[in-house]
Amino acid sequence: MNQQPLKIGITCYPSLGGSGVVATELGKLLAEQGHQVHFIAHSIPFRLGTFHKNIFYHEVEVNDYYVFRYPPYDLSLATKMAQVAKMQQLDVLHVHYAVPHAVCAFLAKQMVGDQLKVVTTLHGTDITVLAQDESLKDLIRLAINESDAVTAVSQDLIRETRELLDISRDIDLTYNFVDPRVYYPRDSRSLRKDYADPNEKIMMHISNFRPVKRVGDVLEIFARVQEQVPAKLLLVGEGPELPKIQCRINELGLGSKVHFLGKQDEIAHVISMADVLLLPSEKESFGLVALEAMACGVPTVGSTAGGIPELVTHGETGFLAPIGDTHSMAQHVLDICKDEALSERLRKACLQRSKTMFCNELIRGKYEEIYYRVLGREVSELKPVCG
Ligand code: GMT
Repeated sequence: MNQQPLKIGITCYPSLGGSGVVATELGKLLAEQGHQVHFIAHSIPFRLGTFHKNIFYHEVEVNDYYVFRYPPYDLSLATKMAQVAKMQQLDVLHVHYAVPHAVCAFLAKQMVGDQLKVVTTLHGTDITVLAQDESLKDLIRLAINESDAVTAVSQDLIRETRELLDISRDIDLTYNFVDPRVYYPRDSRSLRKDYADPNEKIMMHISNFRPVKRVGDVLEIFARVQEQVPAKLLLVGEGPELPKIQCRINELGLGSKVHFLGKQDEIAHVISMADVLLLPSEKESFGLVALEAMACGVPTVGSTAGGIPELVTHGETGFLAPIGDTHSMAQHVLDICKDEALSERLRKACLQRSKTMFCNELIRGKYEEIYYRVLGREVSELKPVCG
């Protein structure tokens, strides 16, 4: 690296969600580049893995003094951010997800001084759900306007942030990314045998099983597909909708054709089993799981919600239909299952697109440019090696 290494604090949700995955993977990439990365969170980010040179973890401890009905985690986080920033002389504090992280970073900056630069990355429901809540709107707007730089994971999220919060400041586009050393097509033949016969196709849905994911639509699509093509559905992840989904599977008489895999760590191995990933979401600012599938050569059939069309090119790396149009989505899945040549064309296009558009080096470079920019430092051109 020809730039001066930085000291970067990162705060994210450490135990769930795509925003935590993106923040953790970014931290690992930055550390590989020689930057010093300090995670500030209530527990170790689940994707961090074993020891990494240049990576440090600072745990937020909540003060639960007896007068507090609700121990104030947000204040403890802000205080910890300020302490770490002062002790480690952080250059940048990069927070992922506006609520409460961007607000806490704003408070930390008041304690530390303007030399600490705050970068906020908006991930999705922090805007599309929480910024619709009138009781939070002004707070989120303040945190965004007071950040030294703001990024969002799709053009659609940038648009929605501006519209919902009436914000005119610059927002940088920083798509989600995947590490090609981890996400590539794996040999899934032996794993596949546990779930499907050789003649059966595998449909997969991976999520946190919340209402925005429309898992009911996943079942509608699968019910139609399996009437014409021998198939299995693999559901990966856990969340509040699961019991309802289990009942619906029984009502549809699909019990023997659906497998629940629960939460999985080795996502690249698991996704590589699939012929198609289903993502019919109501809201999806980007859809990291569709990118992970793409990098493993698996096309997505899903909705046109949010930023999904920026990721999945209709007809090239998958197929999209309006939210709730399970009929069209099922037809697209059938087209892929019945046409080997189409399936192979999609697979190749997926591998190509994930490497060129969403390569980890490219997006890491974008974030670094933003850090140097807010610090007012010269950046010589960063040339990522992608694709
Ligand atoms: O916003 C959320 O629902 C949570 C968040 C998360 O932590 O997983 O998901 C969002 O961030 C991901 C990473 O940037 C995106 O890939 C997801 O599309 C986005 N989820 C939604 O917009 C529903």
